[in-house]
Amino acid sequence: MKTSTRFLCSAALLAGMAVVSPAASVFYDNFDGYADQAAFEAAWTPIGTVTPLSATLATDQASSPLQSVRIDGTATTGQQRNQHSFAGTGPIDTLTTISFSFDFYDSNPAAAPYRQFSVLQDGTGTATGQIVGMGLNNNQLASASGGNFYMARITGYTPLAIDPDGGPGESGTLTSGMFFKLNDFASSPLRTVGWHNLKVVIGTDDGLSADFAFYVDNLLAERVNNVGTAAQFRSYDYIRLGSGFSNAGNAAWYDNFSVDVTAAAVPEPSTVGLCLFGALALIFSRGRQRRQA
Ligand SMILES: [Ca+2]
Ligand SMILES: [Ca+2]
Repeated sequence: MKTSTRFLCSAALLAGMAVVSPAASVFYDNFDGYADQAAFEAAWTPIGTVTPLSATLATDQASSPLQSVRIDGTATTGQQRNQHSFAGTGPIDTLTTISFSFDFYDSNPAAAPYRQFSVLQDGTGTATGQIVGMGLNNNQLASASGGNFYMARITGYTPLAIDPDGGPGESGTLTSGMFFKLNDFASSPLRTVGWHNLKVVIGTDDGLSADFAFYVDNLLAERVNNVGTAAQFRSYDYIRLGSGFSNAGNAAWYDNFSVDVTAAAVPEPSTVGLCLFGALALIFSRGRQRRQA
């Protein structure tokens, strides 16, 4: 194989390995394209039960300029919650992961954790894994479970008092579906004022149960492995923005929601085929050169 061909094939194979982890975007919204509140509500259906029913398209904070969505501080439950549906992600398998990510503006980390969160949800099926939420909830104090970390929940999953990944155990009474702290590692970020990215990557290493990796500001903060069964793998099909609960008067902002499905890295057959063809051509031409010598 000529050097140029060999180089191209190496590059193509390397690119193939990287490229063939394509993240297919199932959903993305940065809120910057909405002309007004009505346009936002047309896309994100208000599902509050007490007025104001909807979160507010806002410019007072934005992770991606100029707009985000604000959920006001309130002492009333049932207000300011919205839902956006999309085509289902399809279920995970050993070669496929689902990631859910959004930016969260923490307005008051000095306060005890309050009910400001958003969830990825599957409209059908039994409880386990049906809802995956990230943000803050008031079931734990700031000092509980090792400190003032961001939080998450998975329906049907009961956090462990002793985490196999290390880090502080979960404090208090452990119940199914409760919010737990993202506290596994020394690098797990603590709460600070301002924007933070919260992300979960859902996969399965054995095809038998689901594994969840939670990231805060793109740092791995908590792993939860072996949840449920293969029959409970989900095709998620909507996001709910905001908790719909009272939040002790603490506002939060949300921006840049995304849901992606990513396939595992396998070289593309066409690339492999081209390189095999190149290698065979090289062997043939060397044989011919030898016979001519
Ligand atoms: Ca934005
Ligand atoms: Ca933990």
